[in-house]
Amino acid sequence: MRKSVILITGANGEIGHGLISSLQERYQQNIVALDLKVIDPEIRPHVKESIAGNILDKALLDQINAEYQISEIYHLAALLSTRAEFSPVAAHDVNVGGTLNLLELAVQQARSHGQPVKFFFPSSIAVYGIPSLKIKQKITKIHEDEYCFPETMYGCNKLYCESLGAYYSKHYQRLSDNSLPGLVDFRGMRFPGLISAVTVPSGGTSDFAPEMIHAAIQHHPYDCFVRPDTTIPFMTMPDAIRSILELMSAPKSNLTRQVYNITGWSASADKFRDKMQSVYSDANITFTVNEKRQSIVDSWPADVDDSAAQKDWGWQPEHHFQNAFDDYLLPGIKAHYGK
Ligand code: AKB
Repeated sequence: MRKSVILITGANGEIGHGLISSLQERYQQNIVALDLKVIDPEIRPHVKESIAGNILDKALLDQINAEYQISEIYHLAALLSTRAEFSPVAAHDVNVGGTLNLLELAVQQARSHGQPVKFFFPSSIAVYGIPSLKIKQKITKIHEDEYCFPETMYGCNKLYCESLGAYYSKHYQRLSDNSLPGLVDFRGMRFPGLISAVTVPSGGTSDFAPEMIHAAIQHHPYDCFVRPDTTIPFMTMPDAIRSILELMSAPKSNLTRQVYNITGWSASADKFRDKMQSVYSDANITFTVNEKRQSIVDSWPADVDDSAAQKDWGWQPEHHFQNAFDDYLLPGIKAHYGK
């Protein structure tokens, strides 16, 4: 008999780190962790098996398919927005080709064990593309269906994979009876910038906020790559992890969307600077704009409408700007660096 497991791709990434220990704590599930690099030693004790390999390697996915019975897939592997602009074709291969491979794996699994496979997909505010700052300032909270005209390869990849997920959930090889459950139960979330106390992101464009906070706490200077007034939504990593667990455990009948907006709070880069300087008066934070990265964040919304997530599965962030710093980021990051 095949071993029953949940599969996590991109396990070494920021979300993978937090998600794996929470899944293990909450569900005592057997977790198979897949990442391009050897799985981090902190993650290893929480997983049944760790596999270093590529989601584009079909032979590896066939092997996983043969060995395990998979009930849920958390497909976290991706190249983020700034990195994807440097190698757009590679980003497309990983972000789209990898997602297609994992959706196909879900289909094969569902066919063999007879149950739909739950599939979590982290989408992003990068799916939005607001044409000008003037329009960005006029939009208060962007709705899921507005301005989906991404300006980055990563945003295009995420938006298309949302559609692929909906297709696999609702239409894939369904010739007649649409009332039957699909083979894949695809659930996605459009994350804002995420801030963790224990990891620093790399290759993203919302990275300026976590980089600034981690640098200030270590008494390192930080030269921020966007303008002081740049505003996008953020949330803490523990809230992001909880949102994934809540969305994945919500009854399917409550869900009116395939993909949900979600947020903690919105803040400008200078609000982060002011906060860090109020705690560390010597914090050396400067601003030198990188035009490419600035244009990316200028096309992202300042805030998102997450009322559908609130209504359908009870989403509420625990952390807003103030308590994110007081209760989580400042104590957590200080402890992390032994300060
Ligand atoms: C990025 O900056 O690319 C990501 C995102 C907002 O999806 N953090």
